[in-house]
Amino acid sequence: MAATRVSIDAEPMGIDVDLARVAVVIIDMQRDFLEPGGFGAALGNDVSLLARTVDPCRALLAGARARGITVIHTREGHRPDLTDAPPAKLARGAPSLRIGDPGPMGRILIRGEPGHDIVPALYPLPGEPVIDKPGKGAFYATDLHLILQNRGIDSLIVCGVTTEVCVHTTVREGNDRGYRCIVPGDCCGSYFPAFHAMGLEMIKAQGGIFGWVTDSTRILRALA
Ligand code: TIU
Repeated sequence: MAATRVSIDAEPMGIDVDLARVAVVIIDMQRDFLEPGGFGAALGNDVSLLARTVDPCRALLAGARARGITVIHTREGHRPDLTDAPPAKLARGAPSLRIGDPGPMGRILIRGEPGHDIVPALYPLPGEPVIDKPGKGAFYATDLHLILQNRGIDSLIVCGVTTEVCVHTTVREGNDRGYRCIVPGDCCGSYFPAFHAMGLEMIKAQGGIFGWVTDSTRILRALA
């Protein structure tokens, strides 16, 4: 793609990006987090709180695809034999179903099961990389950094769930690797609205200590 610079209105200040060097990274928009009967629900959460993120993500995806921007999807989950699942993660808390247990959408948070898959509205297109990650951050124990470097990407638009867990961890990891991370708040969600709001505040505080915060409308305006 030829270099095309656009200006995105954001906090704490606007940011210019080269569309050839930006990637939209959609974090863990999986049935396991968004639908009843999955990992998020097993942890005791009201998964309906995440539903409002789907339409803004879908609009942003459409805009990014129309401009030929790199789109990458991630999925949190583990191998069926759980060899990549830390015992401390498996034993954590008192969920109604643990990772690997059979649930209504198959085994909880296991690769290849229906619950592990991305929600139909945001399904990856052929050719869009899908990163299977065992941790909360998308860089940990994955080839995401390599894929981004091979494409010359320097800026990430990070969407998905949940704001203060996998989105935040990925933004922190990306920021430390030198990527400029832009977070559209309406494309992210949490089971805890206060954590969502504070998670966004943390990113943009101190002059943008981890990145920039904006919304899908302002990004789509920049892409138009
Ligand atoms: N529980 C929770 O808020 N999140 C996760 O376990 N994973 C992600 O955020 N994807």
